[in-house]
Amino acid sequence: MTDMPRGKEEKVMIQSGGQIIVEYLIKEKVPYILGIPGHGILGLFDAVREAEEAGHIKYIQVKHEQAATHIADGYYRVTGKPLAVFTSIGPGALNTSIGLATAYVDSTAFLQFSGDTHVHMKGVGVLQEIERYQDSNFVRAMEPVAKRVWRVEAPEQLPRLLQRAFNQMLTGRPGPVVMALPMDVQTRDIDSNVMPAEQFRTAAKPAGDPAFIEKAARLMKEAKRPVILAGGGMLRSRAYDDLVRLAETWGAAVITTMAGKSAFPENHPLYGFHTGSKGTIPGLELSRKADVILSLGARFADETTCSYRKGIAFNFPETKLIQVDIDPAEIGKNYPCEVGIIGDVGLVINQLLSSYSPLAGNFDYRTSPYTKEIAELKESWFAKIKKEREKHFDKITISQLIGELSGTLPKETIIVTSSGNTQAQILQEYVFTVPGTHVTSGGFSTMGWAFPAAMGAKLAKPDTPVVALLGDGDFLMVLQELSTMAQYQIPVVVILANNSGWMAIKDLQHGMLGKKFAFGNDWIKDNAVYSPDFVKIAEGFGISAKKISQSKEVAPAVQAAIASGKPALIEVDVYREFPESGGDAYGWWDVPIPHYLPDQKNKYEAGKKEEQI
Ligand SMILES: Cc1ncc(C[n+]2csc(CCOP(=O)(O)OP(=O)(O)O)c2C)c(N)n1
Ligand SMILES: [Mg+2]
Repeated sequence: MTDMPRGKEEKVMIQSGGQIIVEYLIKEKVPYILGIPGHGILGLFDAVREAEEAGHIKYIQVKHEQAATHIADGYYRVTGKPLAVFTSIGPGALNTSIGLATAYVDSTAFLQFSGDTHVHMKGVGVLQEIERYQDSNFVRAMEPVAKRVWRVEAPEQLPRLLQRAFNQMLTGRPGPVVMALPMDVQTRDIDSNVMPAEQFRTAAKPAGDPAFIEKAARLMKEAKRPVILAGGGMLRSRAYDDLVRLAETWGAAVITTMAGKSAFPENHPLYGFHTGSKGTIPGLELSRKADVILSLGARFADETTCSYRKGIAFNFPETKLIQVDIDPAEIGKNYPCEVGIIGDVGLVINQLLSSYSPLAGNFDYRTSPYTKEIAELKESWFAKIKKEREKHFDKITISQLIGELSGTLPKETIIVTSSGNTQAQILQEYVFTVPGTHVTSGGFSTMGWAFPAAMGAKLAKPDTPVVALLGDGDFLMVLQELSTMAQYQIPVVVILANNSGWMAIKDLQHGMLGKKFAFGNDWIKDNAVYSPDFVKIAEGFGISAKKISQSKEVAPAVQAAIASGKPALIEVDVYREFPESGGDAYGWWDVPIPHYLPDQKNKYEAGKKEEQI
């Protein structure tokens, strides 16, 4: 970088495209940049070297680009702040597609830079370029999985495009953004004038239309069985205390979606657990019988709505819906709503609190019959879980493991899950008392997400215990990142529920089709159940590891792992026979059945007839 005086205040800044980018990231206070270099990104990478040597940004080497995106995603979910990810051209760039999609679906943000063909070489077929039907069209490949994608054709565009990228990524409904960087754009010098970060976007949030707030408040007043449905948007808004105030003022039950779990203190008398196909009996009962539902940042996806089958999770339009979302496209998308409010859920909650006044001046939710009903529903729910956990097998069940973790983990512990039985059962059984401590790949349900996302969460909150609770199938997708965890000593506790297979899918086959259709999901070798030796694998990477299989071993192992302050893996050899291999599904899920299974198909068709979509 060359610094020369230009007039009184301005300086001539000769910078390469890569230097412009890194300077911008530093101005935005981005602490980490993660990725794997290649010839396609050397220009940017050298600017990273320069900035890291000067102590301005930290570079983290991942071992697969997908992990970089998941780490950034986990970091954003915990802090609300973005990290930067970089990749080379071609395969390195495409390796991030799952991470982008996961972040996009759950509305989280990071900024990705991927190398691309030189501007003058586009279409010749340079190494790692695809140029058959179209010349290097990485941008198009990423369009469906990112909030916005750009190819930068000249370094002169960079300051403005970086400003737009941060603006798009962080304002309104957040989402990941991507910049394709031709190799020559990264290295060409220009007289740059990097724009001052933050002055080119607003931190202001949109509030709801006052007329619609009034309408909503009127409807709220009429409600006898009010329910607040907290979705992923509630976690993004972080307006946890306001949500509690609203629920208590209105006397509403609060239920969560898969993506919204932990948005509300789950030991609160008004918490009704979550609804949906893998929901809970209290959550389903409350959402089904509600007369008014206030939805805060929920998408009404099939999982939450029991595939829209009427009367299972929801009873719209008899139940009146007030839908609040920052994204107008979500309003009325899957269900008609009585009142649709576009706005930041935190601001809208406060507007509703100002407009709503309870019918009875001395209303106290603690003594209301509805709160008593919620308590009774929960009591029988916990009794059911307790009974389930009293069963005894040669190995611990996942439910028993969750029970032990509930009694052992400090309440502020962040638990990260992705897909599989551990995720489904945490949703049903764990009581998160500190808002924002449950982190899951809710909408895209990406296997291989929990472990790197947990590292992102730990980078975000180094003083808080972070646990990645995952299955063996999930872990096998990303276990090379044990190397990243060891190198940077990121002290996540990986709790691996090993059942030697993709049990969530085997259980689905068993439950939906019948026992003999449970095919292809066990790890088998020489006609016996097979498992890699995860303890040896972890130790091979330099991570301390322990294998357990009994309930009484959980607490000491977890306590020791947390106390060590070091990365750790606890392999839990869990019980794998249906139905105790997983949890029960109390809702409905549209899983089509082939014609040659007439009994199952007839049952399925009868349910499908009641769908409202
Ligand atoms: C990338 C990806 N591939 C496939 C799936 C489909 N899927 C959902 S759960 C699951 C099994 C998960 O196995 P594991 O992590 O071992 O957990 P378990 O269900 O055995 O507890 C699969 C294959 C998915 N969600 N994500
Ligand atoms: Mg498994």
